[in-house]
Amino acid sequence: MIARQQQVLALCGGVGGAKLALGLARCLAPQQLTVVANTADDFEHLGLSISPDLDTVMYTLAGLNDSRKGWGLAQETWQVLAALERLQGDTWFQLGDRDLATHLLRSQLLARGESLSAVTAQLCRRLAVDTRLLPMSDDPVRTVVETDSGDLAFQHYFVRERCAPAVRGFRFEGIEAARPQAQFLQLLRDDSLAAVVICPSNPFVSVQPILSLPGVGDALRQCRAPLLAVSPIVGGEAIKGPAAKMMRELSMPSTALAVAEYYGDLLDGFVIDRSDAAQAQAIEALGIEVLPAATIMNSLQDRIDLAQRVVAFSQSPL
Ligand code: FO1
Repeated sequence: MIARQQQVLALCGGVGGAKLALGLARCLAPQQLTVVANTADDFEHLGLSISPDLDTVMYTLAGLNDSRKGWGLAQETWQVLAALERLQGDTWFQLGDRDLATHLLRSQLLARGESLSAVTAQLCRRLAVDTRLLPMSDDPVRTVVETDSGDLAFQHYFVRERCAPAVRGFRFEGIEAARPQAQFLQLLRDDSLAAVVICPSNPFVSVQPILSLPGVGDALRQCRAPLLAVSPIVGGEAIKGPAAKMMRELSMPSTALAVAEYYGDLLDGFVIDRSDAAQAQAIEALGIEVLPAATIMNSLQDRIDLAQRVVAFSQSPL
């Protein structure tokens, strides 16, 4: 394990990333872990500011998440959505009654001029989340998915169109002007940083927006801590979500090796599933250390075990 004053930074998207973030939160002290979440999935809906990945991580760390769906709150009710349907409002994006409270409060605080970081910290405090959870930026960045059916705002592609249109590319609107969250950038320069972990999130739409923020790529290359990623692809398929489908549509093989190649020279180490161990040699030939491990996280213990393996791997000579 790592020394008490050392820190780990996890970069993550929604469901898959949140599982590993929870494992890390259970095997590190609160002051040792910072989670930076993608905010390029954020959007404005029904007049509310929605931050799906921040909320997925926050609810997961609070132990309040719906573990079957992966997003939203457990024991949710849907009265508002049903009433909205009756009024012929927009119901393609499902907002539960309890979840709505989060969006209402966030929207109110943002409208008062508070930053997304301050709002997130306040929500986390009120839900007794003691891990430091940061948005990747306080400035708006919005993913646009370029598809065969034209350009789609991320949630339109993901939820409304159920990821059906074939993907041709992505762009992150606002990225050039967006500043990385200040504590995030500061941590990358901190001597106490012992590891940066890219969680098993979608490389194209969850992790790439974080890596594309001005200055983040350089800061990651310059930082002394090793950068590790956990493959979101196991046996040629994504554990959840459209990552493998996207890879095929982008004419990439849907393999852990292709994910390692995508992250390229940023990576010092790559954790792949044991079932993909045959790809280890080809990944090592890229100059990346490989750890085959059990990466499918069904139980809480799976999450903790994987987090422990990842942290121990980061401390081995990379
Ligand atoms: N995902 C869905 O597939 N359908 C939904 O209706 C939906 C609603 C939703 C509401 C709040 C929230 O925080 C997340 C929600 N998600 C929903 C998940 C979200 O769209 C995606 O998981 C992420 O954006 C991808 O990481």
